[in-house]
Amino acid sequence: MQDNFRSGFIAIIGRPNVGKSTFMNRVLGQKIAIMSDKAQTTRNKIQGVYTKDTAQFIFIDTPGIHKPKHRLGDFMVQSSINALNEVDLVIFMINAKEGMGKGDQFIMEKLKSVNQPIFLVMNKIDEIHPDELLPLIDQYKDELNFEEIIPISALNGNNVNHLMDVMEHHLPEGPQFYPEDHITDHPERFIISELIREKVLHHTREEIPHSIAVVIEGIQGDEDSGLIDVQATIIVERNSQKGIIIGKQGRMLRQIGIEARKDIENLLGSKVYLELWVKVEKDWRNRIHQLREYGYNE
Ligand code: GDP
Ligand code: MG
Ligand code: K
Repeated sequence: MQDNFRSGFIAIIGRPNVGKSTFMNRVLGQKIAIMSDKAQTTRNKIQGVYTKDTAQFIFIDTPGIHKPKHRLGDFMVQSSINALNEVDLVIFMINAKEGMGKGDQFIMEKLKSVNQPIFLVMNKIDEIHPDELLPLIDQYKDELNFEEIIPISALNGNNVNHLMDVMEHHLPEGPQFYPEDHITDHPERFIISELIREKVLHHTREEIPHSIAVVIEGIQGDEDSGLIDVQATIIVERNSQKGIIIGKQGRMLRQIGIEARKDIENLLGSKVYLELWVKVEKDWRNRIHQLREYGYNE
């Protein structure tokens, strides 16, 4: 890692189908689609981490910013908007082909209470004539004070590198929060670990503190059988906790595995073979303390 390393949290918001997932896939170089819609059912908010030698971009999923159908929904929208004040950068993505609709207007109205820099990213420019771009930019510019306005095509990659460069300049100097291969090589990694952690906590209640961590050691897909092999380690701080999680004759761990596997299969949409281990690591809590402050956990 060099001096002047930059790192930060970037929220991507926008109406459904504007291309948020396609953009993430392109940035993270993923073959497997990021299941952001399903991820909303977990507490996880990190969609992916992209690390290069000069910067780390941590992309956050902020579901729920759309016109609510019920009054109760207002509260959800507001808490999502509040969350935007805690990131370093907000990307508001729109569909250049469709132009401004009620959905975009609703989001922009809400964004007025956000103090962080907001980038307007106009996606799908491959679908419009270049002459259409300027009038569209003018239209959006009138609605909100955008830090940057950047047209891209997430599909063919046009101008995506430029967007990444500009984002990097706006990130604060900071540490590399996540190891290079963390999440980058498999965005579902984090969600999978959360699903397993959830099952452990559910079965053990108070005996096991929330500070336990689940590390995904590996994920391998077999294209012929369609089976995905997942290896994970549950990390605890004391031997007694290890005993509780494993249970009599391994029964507890087996049950945790069965339930976690079902959720992971739902997430990935394929059959999963899950291998679980339990390991004691005494100062684990201190090491994750910093990550937790930045939303790694809850
Ligand atoms: P999300 O709901 O915002 O995550 O949108 P998706 O990433 O799922 O994309 C919705 C649809 O738009 C998919 O069919 C994508 O292939 C398509 N799409 C995304 N980006 C582009 C783009 O830059 N150009 C074109 N032509 N289509 C795109
Ligand atoms: Mg999506
Ligand atoms: K979490």
